[in-house]
Amino acid sequence: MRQPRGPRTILSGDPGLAGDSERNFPPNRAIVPVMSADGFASGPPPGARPDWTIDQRWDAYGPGEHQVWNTLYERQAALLPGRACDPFLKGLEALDLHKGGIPDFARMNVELNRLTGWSVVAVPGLVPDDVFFDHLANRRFPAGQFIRRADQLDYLQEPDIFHDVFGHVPMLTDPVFADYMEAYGKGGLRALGLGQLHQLARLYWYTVEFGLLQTDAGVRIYGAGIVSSRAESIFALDDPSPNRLGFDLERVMRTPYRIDDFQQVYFVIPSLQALLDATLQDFGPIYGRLAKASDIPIEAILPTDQVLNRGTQAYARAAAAQ
Ligand code: HBI
Ligand code: FE
Repeated sequence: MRQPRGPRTILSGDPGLAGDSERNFPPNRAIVPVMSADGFASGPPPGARPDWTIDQRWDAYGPGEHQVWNTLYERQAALLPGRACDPFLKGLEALDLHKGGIPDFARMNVELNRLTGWSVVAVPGLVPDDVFFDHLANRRFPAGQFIRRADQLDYLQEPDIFHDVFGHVPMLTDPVFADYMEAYGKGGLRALGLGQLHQLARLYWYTVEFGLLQTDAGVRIYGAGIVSSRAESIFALDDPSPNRLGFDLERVMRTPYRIDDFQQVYFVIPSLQALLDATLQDFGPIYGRLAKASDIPIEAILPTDQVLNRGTQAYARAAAAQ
């Protein structure tokens, strides 16, 4: 497997396929320590409920674990004003995540639920697609219960509590984004039935994980994979290497993505409402067209693209040459 080069947080669902640009869950990889060797086939790990949730057991976190949260929190909180979008920064404040240490889901959920009806549930790690989508469709966000070790601040293969809670939950306090995530979960369940998950997963990747938002003040981050990574919070906005293109639903669903390094292309939505509106349409005809359309090379710029930044791709080229 190819190792990531820069310090960054990897959110890949599939460390085993790094080098390939898509993620899925190979059956032979134990993604969480408690998971059996045959992965998801055998159902939830011992101690988890049928829907894969577990108790957070907030009292069981040690001081070292709270310290890892605080270190990561302070780093990102200092970096993100002027980079993350307002709904994210507002959400971070509203949830009181700065009070120190790993958040207690029970406490955090009171405010989150009041704001948008969402709640966070603890899971041991990655969960199967159908389980994941079912939680989203019911306004429950499955968050990893564990936190990375102090020597893994910049690099992690599975989503831990910092990525999941710091990265994802603030946006769930925004009513429009909250509806988008629910719609995505429902669409995911339908896509599974239609065998179209591959393309829908790209939508998640380029929006929920690595999305950028156009605002009056400039381009801002809303993607959880970016806001939870110090290095990518800078790279995604400031580096001349990646393409930054206007969001187009079908275009995004034809674009592969990287799990092993910084993205080569970011898609910029004009507003959260536009993103929600795009997902509320019937995907049936879209899947029909996508079935006949080819994938777009990851670094390509099409004549139809709205180009905010024509990337040099220098970073990706240098990385590939190593
Ligand atoms: N499980 N815990 C967890 N977190 C995810 O982000 C996740 C998952 N299972 C499946 C999955 N993501 C993907 O199917 C979607 O991102 C498309
Ligand atoms: Fe994530």
